[in-house]
Amino acid sequence: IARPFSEIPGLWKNGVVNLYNFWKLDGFRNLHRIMLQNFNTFGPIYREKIGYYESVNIIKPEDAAILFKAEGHYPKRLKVEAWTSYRDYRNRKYGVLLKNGEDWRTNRVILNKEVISLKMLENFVPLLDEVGLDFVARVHKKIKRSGQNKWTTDLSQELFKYALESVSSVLYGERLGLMLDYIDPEAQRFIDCITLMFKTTSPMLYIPPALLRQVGAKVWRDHVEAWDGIFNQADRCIQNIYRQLRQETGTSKEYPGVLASLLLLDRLSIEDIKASVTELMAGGVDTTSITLLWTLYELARQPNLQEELRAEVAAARAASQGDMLDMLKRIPLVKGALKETLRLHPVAVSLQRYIAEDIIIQNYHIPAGTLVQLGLYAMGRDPKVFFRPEQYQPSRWLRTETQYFRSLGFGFGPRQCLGRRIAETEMQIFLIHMLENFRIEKQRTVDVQSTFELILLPDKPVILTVKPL
Ligand code: HEM
Ligand code: 2DC
Repeated sequence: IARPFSEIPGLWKNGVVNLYNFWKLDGFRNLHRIMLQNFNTFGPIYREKIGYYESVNIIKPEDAAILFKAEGHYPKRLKVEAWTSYRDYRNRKYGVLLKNGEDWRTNRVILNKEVISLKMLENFVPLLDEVGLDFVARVHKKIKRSGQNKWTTDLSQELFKYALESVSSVLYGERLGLMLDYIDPEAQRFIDCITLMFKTTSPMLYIPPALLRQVGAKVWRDHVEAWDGIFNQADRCIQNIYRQLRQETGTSKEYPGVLASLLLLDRLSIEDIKASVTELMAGGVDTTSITLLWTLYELARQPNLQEELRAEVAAARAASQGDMLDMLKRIPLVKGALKETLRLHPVAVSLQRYIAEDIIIQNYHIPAGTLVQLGLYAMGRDPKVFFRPEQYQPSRWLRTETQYFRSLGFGFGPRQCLGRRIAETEMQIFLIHMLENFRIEKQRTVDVQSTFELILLPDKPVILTVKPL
């Protein structure tokens, strides 16, 4: 017989005291390490309450399987109140990220066809390939200008631009021109606003935004300013396409992008489309760029592995005779590298669901309605789950036993990352072009750790050297 909910180990009796201790540990930036430590202290399941935020935490792939079986018809994540508060405050609609219930489902089903279905890849790939080629041309130019036949830099700003250019070209079917020397200052501002938005979200996970708003806290004001910047820039892009569509007469054969497809489909209201397209644009910058930065960092640390991947890419290029869509089917090790990056450096420290039914995990009874979190960062580093977890080893993903509820970087099921297909394709194409053109090297032996700013980011600049082959 299962043990009762109240016997799950952990600190869940006094949320205020726990919040104070969390704050003393600089928990706002160390959430991932604190979770890892809690699993070490309490074992594979623990209960926790920080401030007003209460959850049960799990780490095992088998338990993740139980969790996702109980997510129900309308899977629901932890509500990020900072994000919903902003929309309520400014009277803006929730997009697919923030909707729940039937409204979420209807929107999501329609968006799935246009954004995450495999069928769309043939439309996305040529657009993304063009951006990839432009990125490589830009790096060649930077190398030439340096006069040293190499370029040593913190690539993160370049990668933000690559990611925004990529996601925009898919959403709008148009280029923003971020791979050029002089870029639209509004686009740069959009990038800065996203970073600020994430950074100001994390403290508000534990302190209610309504309260911070009342006392006029800086973190709330910065958060509003950040989302305002994001919505203004997205509105401009959306208006632009909307105007073009209304002027256009004949139907062109070319793929017009996600936004125009949704408008032409006419199954969602314009307000719903705008809300979700804005979220897609905002969700498509820091996530893929940071994952690519971590991947380059890992490849710089292992020159032999880098050569192995380069060989795979060369063989795929030859076999596919340059057909990118076909080429993407011939690079399992590159795909393994991206999974490996998300294992060690996941964008999301955890996946969460409010379970729709009672479940039993680790022989404890957990009632329906409980917020259950899978510690993704902790699972990726658990030696009971991954053999020699500290080693970056893309080939481990070529074995099928590695896969069972272990590759969850994009979440799981119908509520998984909507941008997954775009993200994966964009990152694979990036790595293909980089490996075909450059060797990535690392300067000194600085060890980079993660820091939590809602998403996990490198805690210091990652300085890499790029050399032409
Ligand atoms: C949701 C990860 C890139 C848009 C999520 C979730 C995760 C995630 C873990 C929650 C899934 C769940 O609860 O099961 C990532 C990672 C990325 C990435 C690791 C890149 C490496 C992107 C991109 C976009 C995007 C490029 C936009 C083009 C979204 C949206 C949701 C979401 C809209 C909410 C979906 C819903 O609630 O129905 N992502 N993401 N993400 N992501 Fe991503
Ligand atoms: C952060 O404890 C830690 O993909 C919290 O593209 C629980 C939590 C809830 C929701 C997660 C969030 C964490 C990390 C960032 C995620 C988010 C859901 C979607 C979002 C994973 C794990 C992200 C980055 C989206 C963001 C789109 C947005 C900017 C429009």
